[in-house]
Amino acid sequence: EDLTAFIQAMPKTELHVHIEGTLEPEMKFQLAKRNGVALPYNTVADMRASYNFHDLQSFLKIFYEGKSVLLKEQDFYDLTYAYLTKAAYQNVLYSEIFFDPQMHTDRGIPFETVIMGLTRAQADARRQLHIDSQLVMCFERELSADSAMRTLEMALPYRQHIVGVGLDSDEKNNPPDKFRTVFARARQAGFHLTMHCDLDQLETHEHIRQALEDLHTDRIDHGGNILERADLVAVARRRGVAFTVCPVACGWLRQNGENINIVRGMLDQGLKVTVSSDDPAYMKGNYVGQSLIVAQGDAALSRQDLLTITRNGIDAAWISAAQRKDYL
Ligand code: ES4
Ligand code: ZN
Repeated sequence: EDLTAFIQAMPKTELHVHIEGTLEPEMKFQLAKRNGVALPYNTVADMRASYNFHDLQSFLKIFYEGKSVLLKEQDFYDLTYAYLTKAAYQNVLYSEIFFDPQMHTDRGIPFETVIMGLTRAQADARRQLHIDSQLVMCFERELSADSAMRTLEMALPYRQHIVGVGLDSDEKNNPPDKFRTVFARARQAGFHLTMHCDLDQLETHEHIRQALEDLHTDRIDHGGNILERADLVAVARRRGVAFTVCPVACGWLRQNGENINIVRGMLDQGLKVTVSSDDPAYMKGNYVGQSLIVAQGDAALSRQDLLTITRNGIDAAWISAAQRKDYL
């Protein structure tokens, strides 16, 4: 059954989108020109053609090249407003937006510049586009725990603008436990917790275990390899931990020559699965609507399944009970 129109009309949430991953080539050229930054490509087509990667590390290399054009508060505003415009047109009512402050503070851009650009766009989009959003601050896991702690402290004066903290970037040899004290401090400061457990990483099961049992995370980003461990599935299900799966980036698990669809597998196991876009500008412009269409096709999702995913998104969102009731 073709459920494309049903999916397009569905009210949506998005809980896993990196704002820096929404920087489209057209805007990259526009900001480069405005800021007098040289780019290694002459055309949008050349830039898009350079977006080929085969694993997390090769993806991150391309992804980090984009940040050079983001310098001023207005750049962060334009980036965020463009994303929220696209999301609003796809009937997204509510989005939780990841941002990586260290990507910017490490090259001398003040934390305040980043957060003021982002929050001003959120406020304008709330008024003009009727889309609500909150920020989730991610730590880059290949950097030190000390750097993450300093970043957390830098964020405290902006506490009211940030609903949670996450963990992203290069997972290899950077387990959740490395940030145990940082996440404990974040929890104490009232932040919600999430962390990436990307697909098929070294020690992936141990990372998922640490996230669930040692750091008591509220959500896991991706986390598809949990389907290989019945004991961890039981823990996540009991605790109601939500998973933000991105079907365009990480839709399938390969096991003994068999392809297992992650959204299907999580639904069948009774896990709280949600669907998001991750880094849409680097994934052929597949925003959350297209991500749901891909998931529907790959996992043969029924209308009931799609409504379950929608409800899971509302359930897993870090919003007040009153706002949740509004969406249901
Ligand atoms: C990311 Cl898919 C993914 N995984 C880890 N870190 C990231 N940063 C941006 N996208
Ligand atoms: Zn991600």
